[in-house]
Amino acid sequence: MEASQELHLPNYMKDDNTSQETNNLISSLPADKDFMGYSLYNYKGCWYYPNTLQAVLDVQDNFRPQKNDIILASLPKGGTTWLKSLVFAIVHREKYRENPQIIHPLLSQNPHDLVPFLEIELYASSHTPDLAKFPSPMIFSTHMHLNALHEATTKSSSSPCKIVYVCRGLKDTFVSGWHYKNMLHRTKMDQASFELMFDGYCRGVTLYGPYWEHMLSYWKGSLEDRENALFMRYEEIIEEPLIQVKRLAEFLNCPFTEEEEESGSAEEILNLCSLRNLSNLEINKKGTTRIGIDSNVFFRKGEVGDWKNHLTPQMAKRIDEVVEVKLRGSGLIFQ
Ligand code: PAP
Repeated sequence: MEASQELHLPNYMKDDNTSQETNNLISSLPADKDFMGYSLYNYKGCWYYPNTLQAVLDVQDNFRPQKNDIILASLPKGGTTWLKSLVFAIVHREKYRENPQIIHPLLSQNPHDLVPFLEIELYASSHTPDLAKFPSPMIFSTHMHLNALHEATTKSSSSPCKIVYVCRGLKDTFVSGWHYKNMLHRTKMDQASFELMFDGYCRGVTLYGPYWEHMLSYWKGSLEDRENALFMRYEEIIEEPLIQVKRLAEFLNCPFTEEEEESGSAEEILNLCSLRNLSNLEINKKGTTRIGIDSNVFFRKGEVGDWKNHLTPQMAKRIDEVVEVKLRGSGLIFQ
């Protein structure tokens, strides 16, 4: 598929917001193209579109998290929307329990508008965005590799902030990404595009790819600093939601109290943040998020193993082999 201006294109895929300095940098970087023909550049081991790279550089230069900030990091299509809603609901639960007359923000806003992306929203529109307008504790999200994020976080004068990472098996992540691309660009792409996208994915040439390096960076980070970095998996939250939500709350230093345990507070949060509940809300069915993406594209089936409906056995074997080789010896295993 040729790059076409007629497609609905989010800003992060464009190349119209880069400084001269970044253009000079880009001209020295390894380049490739995504399956649609848009240029990707490899900066320090990770592939970016030009506007995304510009924003990542701005995050690195200017973002200095404060002690109580929380950063939600994720593999694209790895469970970002779910994690954003769960963490928002956990962290702010007291406020809404004490004021039942206030409509919970998750019922009136898309999770992506409650927890903004650092490089896709905040630093994409300004080199130095005003972060103080968000309720405390500030919750941000990112798709950056941990090594790239550390360029900002380790320069902060405050003690380290909490980082929660979520990822998902790479076959389901790919299939979710394929559907997302079709919905994002408001088009129906053909089988040839599917195969081209798959090839790029297996070579690691995809925005924020290679995905195995992404997972490994957070896996190692979580082993090195268990107090401040938590590694989660989408499949585990599906399989044992209550255990994982409690784990999340404990990590964020706001464990459920005995009273909350008895009143079913964690179960309430899980219901509020369930795919069924969120995807049926008017706000998530219609309209667009602040970054101009249709709100409904973030919600689909949410099933583990959906790849079986889309990938041939050969395709599955190819990804499995890549993942097996790349993760070997790390202790990170995907069944
Ligand atoms: P993003 O990285 O672009 O923000 P992300 O939220 O990670 O996307 O991925 C979307 C996937 O999460 C979709 O999976 P699917 O394509 O396999 O269906 C979407 O359905 C799923 N998802 C979104 N919200 C929830 C939720 N509340 N609970 C469970 N799964 C969810």
